[in-house]
Amino acid sequence: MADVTTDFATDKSSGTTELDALVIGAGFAGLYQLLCLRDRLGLKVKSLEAGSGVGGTWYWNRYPGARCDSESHAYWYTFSPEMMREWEWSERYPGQAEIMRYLNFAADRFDLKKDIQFDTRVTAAHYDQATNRWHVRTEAGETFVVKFLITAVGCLSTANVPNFPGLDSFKGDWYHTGEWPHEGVDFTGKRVGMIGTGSTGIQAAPVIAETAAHLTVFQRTANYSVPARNVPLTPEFQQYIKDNPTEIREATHSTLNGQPFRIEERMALETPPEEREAIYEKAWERGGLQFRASFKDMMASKAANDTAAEFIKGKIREIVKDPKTAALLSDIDHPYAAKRPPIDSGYFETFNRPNVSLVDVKAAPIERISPAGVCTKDAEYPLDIIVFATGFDAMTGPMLRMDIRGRDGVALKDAWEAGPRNYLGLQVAGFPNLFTITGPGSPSVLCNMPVAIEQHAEWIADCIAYMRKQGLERIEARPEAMDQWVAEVNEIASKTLLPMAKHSWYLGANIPGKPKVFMPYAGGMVRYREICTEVVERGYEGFSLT
Ligand code: N01
Repeated sequence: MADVTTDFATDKSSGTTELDALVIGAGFAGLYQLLCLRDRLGLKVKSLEAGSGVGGTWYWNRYPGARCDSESHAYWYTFSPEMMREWEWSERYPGQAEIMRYLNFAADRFDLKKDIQFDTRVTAAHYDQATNRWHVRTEAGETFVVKFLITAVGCLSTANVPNFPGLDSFKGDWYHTGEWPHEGVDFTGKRVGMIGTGSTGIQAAPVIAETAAHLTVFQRTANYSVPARNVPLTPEFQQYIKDNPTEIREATHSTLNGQPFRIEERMALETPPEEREAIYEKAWERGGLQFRASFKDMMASKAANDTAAEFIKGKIREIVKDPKTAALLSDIDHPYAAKRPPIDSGYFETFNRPNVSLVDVKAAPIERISPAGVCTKDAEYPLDIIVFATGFDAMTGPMLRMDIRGRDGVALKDAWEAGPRNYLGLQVAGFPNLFTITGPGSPSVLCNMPVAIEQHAEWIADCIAYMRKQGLERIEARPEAMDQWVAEVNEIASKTLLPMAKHSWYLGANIPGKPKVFMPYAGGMVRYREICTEVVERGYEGFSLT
């Protein structure tokens, strides 16, 4: 095991800054955590951000068609009713550029940027037991010495580019959707290949197809999608938002997934088939993630889920004119919403265009990239541009790409060798005073993100305030509390259909060699919030405070 103290002691680079707390990241989570700690607690705190601006996920994911799948009136901060009245969303779902404007507005409104150091990637964070401080190092060699360290690094910020042999030899250009060039990519007249048909690929394909000479979509696993039906917001709805900030906050705080709609109480299997079809039809017409909320048993019973799955597969076959393409697109191998369910703006319709084709890379996998294009087992596809919509090393990736070491120099990557382990998704035993926002073990990606983020940032700030008031220096999850929580996360997931999607990034199954563990807490945001509150009421049960 490396001698961590020596590591930092031998660092002769550009100086050391001492702070009460350091936040890693300046996306939705990092900005709010910075605000809570600086303005509410009065801490000396900074945020370090790898990008040149605020935005996190939205800063990096600038691919064509990038848009939030949560509706705009639910996808923002709700801690300030005044700010909710000041901002006006333009569309039902906010696009990437509008979200960036919003986050810049929020950061400027609270004057946060002066305490954010941009273009600063954290490479290591080591805990020094003797002084109870975290020593945090950046790529440029700066060191920060802090009592509290909060990672707000996002769940989907480590791009996964599959290790295809020959990528270096490709004569054209290639891009990963999660690291998209700021200046954009001009597809006009180009032969474009897009690998991946998750939420990202499904958003990007229709937009790329509009200008590309030809778009070839390489599909390994067919996917469900429901129309988003994005529209400009009416002035009446914009006014409704301004008039009802508290109600909107309460609505998103009282639902399982932090969305502004409830899961219906009715059961798919107890509803007569004709009535059920009519309900699905209405949900399809309304569009969006609410489709998943049509019946209570949809995520608990495979037979119930099948009714939704068959409905969507039928829609795909109706929309896509070429029967072979329709068959490939609707040959879906997992329950609906067991993978994060995409919503789209004309995805299946895109395959009716003469300049779009679908290649089944499950039947004939991609073997390599040649100088000319993508080579599958069966054929070579000549291309000018390859778009990797191949997802992320989700949830653990952003944490593990930093060299985080806790008590006795134990590396987080070793502590998580068999999969992520923590207590409440907030703390790892052996890593005192380190908090993670919306990481594994919390509802995070199963929840509308800003709702989950606000709860975590407020819980962490309240915890630090409590410690200061009580004169406490150190908080650390107890190993037995962590074991129990990991067991609970697993048990709850096993009662749902979620683990049935074998290639899902929820399970880490999209990354070769990654342990297959269902990572997010599937018990719902309301229950999770109650648990976190009860833990505090019982004197931070499960944590050691010293
Ligand atoms: O990534 P994904 P994503 N050969 O992992 C395929 C959020 N999001 O970027 O399923 C061939 O879902 C892979 O195939 P398979 C949202 O939470 C939010 O699309 O593994 N194909 C799959 O089709 C989402 O879930 C929003 O067989 C390969 C695709 O690449 C998350 O981000 C918008 C391959 C990856 O799908 C990630 O979505 C967009 C290979 N070697 C995304 N490797 C909004 O709300 C991978 N694939 C705005």
